Amino acid sequence: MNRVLVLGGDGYCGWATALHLSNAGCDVRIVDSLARREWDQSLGIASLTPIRSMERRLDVWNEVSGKTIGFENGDLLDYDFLSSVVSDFRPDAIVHFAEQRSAPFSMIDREHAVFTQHNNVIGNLNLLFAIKEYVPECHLVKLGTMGEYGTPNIDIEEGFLEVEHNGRKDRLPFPKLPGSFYHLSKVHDSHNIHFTSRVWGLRATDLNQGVVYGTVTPESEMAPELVNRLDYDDVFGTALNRFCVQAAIGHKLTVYGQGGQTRGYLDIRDTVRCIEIAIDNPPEIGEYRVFNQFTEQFSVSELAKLVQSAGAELGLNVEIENVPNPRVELEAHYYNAKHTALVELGLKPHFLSDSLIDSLIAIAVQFKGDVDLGTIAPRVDWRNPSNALPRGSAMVSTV
Ligand code: NAD
Ligand code: USQ
Repeated sequence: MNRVLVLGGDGYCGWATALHLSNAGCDVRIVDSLARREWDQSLGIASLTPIRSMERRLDVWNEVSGKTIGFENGDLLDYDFLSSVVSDFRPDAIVHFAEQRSAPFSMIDREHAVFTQHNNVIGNLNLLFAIKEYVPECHLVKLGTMGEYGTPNIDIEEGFLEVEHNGRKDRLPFPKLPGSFYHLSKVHDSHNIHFTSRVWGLRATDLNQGVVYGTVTPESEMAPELVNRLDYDDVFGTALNRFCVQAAIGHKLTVYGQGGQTRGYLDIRDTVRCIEIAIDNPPEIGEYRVFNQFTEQFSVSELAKLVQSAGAELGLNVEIENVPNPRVELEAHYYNAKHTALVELGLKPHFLSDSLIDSLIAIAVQFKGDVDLGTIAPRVDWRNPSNALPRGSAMVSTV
């Protein structure tokens, strides 16, 4: 039985993964500071689905599955705490989700940019030191993001690029063009992990994940209290989630700019399976590998049209609006990213067309009475960082 530490296990990807690995027979322990719950409060936002306390979620999981997931409440920035958990549990694998993951959050102002990079980069660095000190053969499964690459005008490879320059050849990290201080933090993490694999011989899988959608996994369906997050606000809500909720409440879909922005997407059921596949197929000691973790690619306009036609099947009259883009990004561009490594290891993808109505729009319709209209319009402006969010945006913990 694998011992797996899931860092960030109270969050969206982490909760689904912890349940999935526990169900698959792993001995799972979650580490989370519950910071995300505080950030939500500070921004006046909330998951549309009601999220229970961590204690309640874990008790219910134990009742319905007969399995126990351990929980340590603490911050990766606290090295004494983190190293004591690692040395006590001695995990075979550590899945690291515990970061501030919103691009708009990182672009609010100086304070949020500094907080994001400090939280993410130093937390990850602390983890690398704890692994080296106590479990040097442990497999680090780190969540990166497809946004590390940005949208270059060439095909995107899985982490590395064969380069020929002035008659010499090498296999070098793929160039990075991230689009926010958040995405930059993931690039910095990747460099630190790659460095420690070279100098300390750590083994790591960097999963450059696309945008995740869907609320439901087989485990979360085992009881209502196990429900996962559905973020639809302007800071943590991703475009697809937002479009589904906007469709449910009769709000025009907020396509930013021209809508040609193309990204990789995957179902939360594929996220948890990819993590399991990575754990079951560890890299060699000293190996740093990168997998691009997504299954399909769509432009924002394509997503809006898919939601529009799926909404029509449910009797919803969905309109689309191109609103001024608060972000600085290419709105029409080439995009062709390789994503074969996980499929070669056994991933059987789910497709958006199969889950859009049941797993996304139907849930948005179920909870539409709880939607806060004040969090639909975008409030964070890439060009003008300022502390201008109308709701209190004071940081709970500042740097
Ligand atoms: P989330 O905000 O729902 O969960 C993150 C969890 O980490 C939260 O519970 C939070 O409390 C915890 N956390 C953050 N900083 C911490 C710290 N310093 N110490 C302890 N706990 C801490 O985010 P998510 O959507 O589940 O994303 C998880 C990871 O996956 C992130 O690293 C993100 O960059 C990556 N990712 C997410 C997506 C997506 O679409 N959600 C896509 C690609 C990559
Ligand atoms: N967008 C709209 N309308 C909206 C919201 C967003 O058109 O109402 C556009 C954005 O301008 C952007 C695209 O949709 O061009 C994607 O934005 P998003 O908010 O859906 O996702 P993003 O900011 O890229 O971040 C999310 C997760 C992050 C993860 C990333 C994966 O929040 O944690 O790293 O997806 S990736 O996009 O591959 O980098």
